[in-house]
Amino acid sequence: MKTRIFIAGHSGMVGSALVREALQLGTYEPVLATRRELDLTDLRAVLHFLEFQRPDCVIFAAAKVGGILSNSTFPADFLYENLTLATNIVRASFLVGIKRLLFLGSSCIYPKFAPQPIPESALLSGTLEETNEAYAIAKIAGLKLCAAYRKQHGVLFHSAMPTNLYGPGDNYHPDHSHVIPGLIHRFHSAKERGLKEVAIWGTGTPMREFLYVDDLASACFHLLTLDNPADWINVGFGSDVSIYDLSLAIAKAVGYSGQITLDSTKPDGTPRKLLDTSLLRSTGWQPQTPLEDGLKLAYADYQKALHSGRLRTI
Ligand code: GFB
Repeated sequence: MKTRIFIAGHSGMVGSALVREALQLGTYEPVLATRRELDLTDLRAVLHFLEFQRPDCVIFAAAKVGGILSNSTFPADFLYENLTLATNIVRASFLVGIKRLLFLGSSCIYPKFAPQPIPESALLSGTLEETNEAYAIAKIAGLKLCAAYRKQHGVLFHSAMPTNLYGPGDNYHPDHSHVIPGLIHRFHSAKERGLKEVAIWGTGTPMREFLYVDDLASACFHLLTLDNPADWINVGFGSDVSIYDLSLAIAKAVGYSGQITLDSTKPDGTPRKLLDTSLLRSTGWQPQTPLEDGLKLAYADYQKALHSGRLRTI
């Protein structure tokens, strides 16, 4: 019999990768609800849905996400929405007797000046990066809520902390997106319009680690096979790149050959956040998609979405 898994947030970039992976594995039956069918910010509605569906387990991929500018402009939305989603889904899962839940957080939960690569033990050891403090606090609360239910009630609620993600179904909003979709969009538009230069935000010196979203999905289903996973486990690629070098790689993938300049009026954010992934690797998982290959796949998806009129820009 297949394992019935509720993928909360299945229409987002991460959620749709999880659905693809579940179907490909063949041993899972995804349980899904669109935003219109289920308002995850309504605890009663979530309870009712789970009572009716009775899935065997839950993956928590629902989140309000955005890039550095969006996070720093709308902190109330990021904190309130993500906190509400976490409390509702974790609480409702517990109340209906679900025994296993995987909560997805983010590498921004770690302190701004954490040791690099960042081990899981760095959590709450220092001050957070201010541009994404609101999102980070909601994700820390969610992770701790899962650990608390596990400790107090013996349910297997545990968490994965992915590094910066990219891939099919990303949000390409020019201001609110993350750096990879933002620059894919900007370089593509500049190529189409024959622009001689494109500005990237900040100094270009921050270092970031990027994981292709299908690799995250495979890590999540791997984590669900572990009998006694740590309360939270880092999921990363294993190496990072400067934003300037990333922009060169994106320009190459897109086929843009103009000049790249720096817009120093925009924030840099945290200087570096490379995850220590030795714990996850010790359980037998590793990523499959090098950045160069992932960027080509992401650009192909961008073009497909653009031409079919289903490009996400919200
Ligand atoms: O991807 P990004 O917005 O997220 O920015 P963070 C990464 C870096 O790329 C920053 C630079 O140093 C940006 O200044 N950058 C250069 C750009 N050009 C661009 C551009 O056109 N768009 C964007 N967005 N950045 C986020 C958090 O931080 O990381 C979230 O805000 C979340 O909470 C996510 O955790 C994973 O890595 O700085």
